[in-house]
Amino acid sequence: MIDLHFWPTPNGWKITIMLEETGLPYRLVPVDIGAGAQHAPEFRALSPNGRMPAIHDPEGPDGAPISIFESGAILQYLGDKAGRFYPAERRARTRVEQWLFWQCAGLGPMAGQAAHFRYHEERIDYALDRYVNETRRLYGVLDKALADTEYVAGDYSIADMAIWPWTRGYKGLAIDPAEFPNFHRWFKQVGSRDAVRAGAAIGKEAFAERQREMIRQEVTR
Ligand SMILES: N[C@@H](CCC(=O)N[C@@H](CS)C(=O)NCC(=O)O)C(=O)O
Repeated sequence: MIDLHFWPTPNGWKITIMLEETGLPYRLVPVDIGAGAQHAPEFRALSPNGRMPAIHDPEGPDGAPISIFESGAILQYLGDKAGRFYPAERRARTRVEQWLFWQCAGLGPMAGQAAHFRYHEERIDYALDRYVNETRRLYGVLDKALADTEYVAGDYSIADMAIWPWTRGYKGLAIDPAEFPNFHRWFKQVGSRDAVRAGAAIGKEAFAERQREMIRQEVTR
């Protein structure tokens, strides 16, 4: 049984989706990041960066327990463990890794900052424009890639699972799906998978309520 230290956010859903896809047995250990649980020493022992998600697998690669932080590394580990969605063949594996790193180092941080400055109590136009424009550029990159392939790295993979939760809020960033039709086709296709529905539903209402609260605060400011 894998322990997933989780809170409902796009980075958390990457892992619930992968666990649902593979059927690996897991249980959720809540990390209430709103209440500061990410700073607790017990959690820091697993995740020294003080961010969730993290996993603890009592049966690591050599049979000994292993703890892992960083969502991309967790997806790679689970892909190898399950022997699914992360090909072993070097060329196909590299193709998956390119998009996985693109998400972890590009789309995630940029879309995260765009959302942060959208809800920041002081409106800072320069920061908001910078991150929204960069996020929009990244949607263009994704859309172009998806003109030639069904999934970002060819077959459905951990790269799609990493990207999809981060595009779930495209409407909030004023991304018009008509402008990115290949993205929109892929978004609906990935989102219709049973495992994606199941993994992405975990804690969705709590996440939506936090978003609504931020929007209320923005509206009343
Ligand atoms: N690069 C990390 C990012 C993880 C991350 O930023 N997690 C957020 C939630 S989405 C978090 O734990 N935030 C707590 C905080 O900001 O203190 C990963 O991909 O796992």
